[in-house]
Amino acid sequence: MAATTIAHNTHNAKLVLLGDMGAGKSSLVLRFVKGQFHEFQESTIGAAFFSQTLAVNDATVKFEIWDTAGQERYHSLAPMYYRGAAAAIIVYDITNAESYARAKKWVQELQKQGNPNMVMALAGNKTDLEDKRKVTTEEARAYAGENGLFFIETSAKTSVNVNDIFYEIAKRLPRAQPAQNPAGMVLVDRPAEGSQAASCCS
Ligand SMILES: Nc1nc2c(ncn2[C@@H]2O[C@H](COP(=O)(O)OP(=O)(O)OP(=O)(O)O)[C@@H](O)[C@H]2O)c(=O)[nH]1
Ligand SMILES: [Mg+2]
Repeated sequence: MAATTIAHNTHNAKLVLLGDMGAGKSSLVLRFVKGQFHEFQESTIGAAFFSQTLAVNDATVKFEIWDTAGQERYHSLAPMYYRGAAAAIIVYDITNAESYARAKKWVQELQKQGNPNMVMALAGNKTDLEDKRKVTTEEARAYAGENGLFFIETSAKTSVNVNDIFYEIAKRLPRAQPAQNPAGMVLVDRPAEGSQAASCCS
C-alpha cells in the first residue's frame, strides 16, 4: 500500500446553510467563525458570506460558507447558493416543529436538485432550550439515518457541538480532489465570485 504524503493540502469547500427563518443558521456561523453569539441576531437578507479554515488530519479545509436567508421570499435564491456546494447544513430549531418540517423540505429539494455527492448534515439547534423541545432526538436521528445525513444537535448559544459539525463535514468531504476545482462539482453556470446579486451583510 502506498504511503500517504503528508503534504500541505488545502481544499476549498463551498458550504451552504439552509433552514427556516430563526432556526439559528447565522448564529451557528457566527459562533464557528467568530466565537460570538448575539441574543438579538438580525434576520439575514439575501445571504451572507464567511470563510473559515479548519485543519483536519493532514489537510486544511477552507470553508466558503453561504449563510442563506430563511424567509420564504428568498427561497428562489437558494439554488444559487447550493449549486456546486460540497456540503450543506440543514438547520432546524428543536423547539419548533414547523422548522423541522421545513428542514425535511430542504433535504428533499437538495436530493432532487443538488449535487448527489454533497455531504449533508442535519443540525437540531437550540438544545439549551431543552424544556421547550418539540422535536425528539430519536425522531430526527432516524430521519437523518434514512436519508444518509449526518445528524447532530447543537446550541449556538452555549456552543455545544458547533465546531463538531464543521469538523465532521470536513472529515467526510472527498479527499481526492486537488484545489484547482474548488468544490469539485458542477462547473456549469457557476457565478464568478463577488458578482452575485445577493446583498451581503456583516
Ligand atoms: N437559545 C438559543 N437561541 C438561539 C440559538 N441560536 C440562535 N438563537 C437565537 O434565535 C434567533 C434567530 O437566530 P438566527 O441565527 O438569526 O437565525 P437564522 O436561521 O439565521 O434566521 P434567518 O436569517 O431569518 O433565516 C436569534 O435571536 C438568536 O439569538 C441557540 O442555540 N439557542
Ligand atoms: Mg440568518
